Amino acid sequence: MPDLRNLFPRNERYFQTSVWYCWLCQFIRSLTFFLMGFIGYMVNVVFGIMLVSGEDKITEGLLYPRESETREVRSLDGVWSFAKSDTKQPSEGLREKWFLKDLADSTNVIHMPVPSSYNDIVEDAAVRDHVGTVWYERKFFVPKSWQTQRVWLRFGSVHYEAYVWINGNLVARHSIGHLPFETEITSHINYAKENRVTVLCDNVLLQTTIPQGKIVEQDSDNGRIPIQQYTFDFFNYAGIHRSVHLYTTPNTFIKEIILDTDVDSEGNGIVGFRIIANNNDTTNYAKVMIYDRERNIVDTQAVDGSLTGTATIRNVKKWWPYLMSSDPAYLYTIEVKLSTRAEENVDVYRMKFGVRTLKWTNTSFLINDKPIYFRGFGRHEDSDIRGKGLDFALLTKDFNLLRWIGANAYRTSHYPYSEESMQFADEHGIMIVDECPSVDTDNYSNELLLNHKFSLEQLIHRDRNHPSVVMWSIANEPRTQKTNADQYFAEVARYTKLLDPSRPITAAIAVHMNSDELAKYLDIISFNRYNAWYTNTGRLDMVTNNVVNEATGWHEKHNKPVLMSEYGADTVEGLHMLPAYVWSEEFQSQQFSKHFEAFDRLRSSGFFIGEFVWNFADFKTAQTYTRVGGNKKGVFTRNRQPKASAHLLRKRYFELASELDNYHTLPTNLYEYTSQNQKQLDRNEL
Ligand code: BDP
Repeated sequence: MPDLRNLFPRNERYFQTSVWYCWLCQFIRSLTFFLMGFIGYMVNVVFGIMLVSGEDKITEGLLYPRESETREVRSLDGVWSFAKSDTKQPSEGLREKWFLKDLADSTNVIHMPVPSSYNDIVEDAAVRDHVGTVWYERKFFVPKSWQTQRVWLRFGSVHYEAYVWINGNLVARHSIGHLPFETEITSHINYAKENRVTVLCDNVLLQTTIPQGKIVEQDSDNGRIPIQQYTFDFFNYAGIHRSVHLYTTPNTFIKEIILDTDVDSEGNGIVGFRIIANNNDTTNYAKVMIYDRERNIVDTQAVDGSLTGTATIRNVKKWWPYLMSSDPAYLYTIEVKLSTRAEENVDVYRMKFGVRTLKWTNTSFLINDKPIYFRGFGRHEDSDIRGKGLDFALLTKDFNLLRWIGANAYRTSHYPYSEESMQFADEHGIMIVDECPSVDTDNYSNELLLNHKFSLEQLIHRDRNHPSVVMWSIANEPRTQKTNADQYFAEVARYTKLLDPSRPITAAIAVHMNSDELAKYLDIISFNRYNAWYTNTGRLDMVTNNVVNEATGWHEKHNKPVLMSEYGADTVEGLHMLPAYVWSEEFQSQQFSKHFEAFDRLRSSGFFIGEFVWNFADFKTAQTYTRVGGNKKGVFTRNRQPKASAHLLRKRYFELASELDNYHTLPTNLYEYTSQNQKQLDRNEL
């Protein structure tokens, strides 16, 4: 159980002292950091001692909440009470113990939807730009029948740090947004009367959080205030971003199911499984049934002792990505019935899974022994009003658009996306490059390393059973030219491969290949580059050769497959300019087209395995003069309407599906009729 004495939020110290004293402190701190940095540098450089990896944390449990004959699930989503702390006193509510009574008895509360970011819900810049803690609270009842069960409280994600109380008792504390956490609350629940859940959420990012940020103090018309600075290019939305569930398990229950699938030379699916029960009792036993999509039983296994076994699926229907097969995204269901010596079928849990193989060489990446060519996107979880809040209408729309445009992949830039979106990806056959929340990684330290590794551990623990996840991305645009980057990433890469040797690892690199110290540890090299945008702005004649040369350079240096993980141009929808001019729809389309030429040249050289446009849709960023209402590099607007480039990209992605994956059932409206002659030409090209 976390200790209340350690609970004071991390930015409180900025307001405990007078200003001059703070400056003095900061000077001393800076001097100390400088000296420590210098000593650290000497230690690393002169003695070659690696960053100490410290103690690795291990996540447990967290099966997605699903009903069964032994489990009940209740959603706590809805409208909660909400209060923003005074920015200058982020710990006030803790000191005054607001969690012990109704929030409204301690402070002014407003309504706040869950799940959602809180930032864009009210018309107050102080809420949108708030730095520090906020409070959430709601009431709930549990049925009397739950008295004989264990009761769990599970959050899909609270950004960035969360403290949770049930009826005034601290039950959970979790850091790193975008990742789930849960806790058992059986002994804290009132079965006969109302219950209260209180959440404290802190959005402060520091140099040791993932991602990193910095708090600086500045003078304002209201005195000195903390400002959250960060280098990454998306708004630091905060709040209870994903669903909150109550669920029950029996006393003895299935804690984890770990799958490892393969296909043998005769085309049978091999499903290795490991079941972990909470009581770790070797007298437990389990029955495992595998069902196909039509609910036919395809294998049954009985296991005891270690609860580890292998199921076989004769003539398995493999999980294929969208447009790579006429029957993509085939999913089976595994049903686990756990029994103890005392009771049969104490707990039942079912989940879907797919069977596919992954292999990679120096030049290619294969799924089910067929080379993958990624046609995809970098994305964000972002929309108006909801910010980063989970929204099923948006999620469904996004997957419909991905299919409409013929994409087969996306990267979860720049953090883990919702569990529900991972399930959608499995169901729709969209391959996922699954990224941890490390963006612009810099100022390497032991604490950062531990948190970075922990973010990957939590991510892999959460997503390891998804067939859609084909690769782990260990960072976006890390500063891999800096001192200590080499040792730091050697350790991050080693740890990730240790956690999951079945998938390749990558990182989206923007540093020039001559100064980068990370690519050598990766299986697949991804690079981000903005030709004709951040470099040689407007020069459409300086794209194609540069892309070809850079991709070729990476391959020649490291002898690994290469993909382009970001390219693009900001585009204001409805802005048209001929000849093409930056920010116009014409420019975005033509800049894409120049990249397509490069990609096609690269494809013929044999090591180039994919293209990811930046970005799927426009998204909000911090306020800056380089952004008009946010980042406008979307192929779709923030409201998910296509820009001109979407139609161009759609043609290319379907043409690639036809050329590379024998997918010939193209959408009938891919080419609008212009003339008989043109229609003939289009058809001939395919
Ligand atoms: C890349 C970043 C991405 C940004 C993009 C841009 O990886 O997060 O949004 O640049 O500037 O460097 O549009």
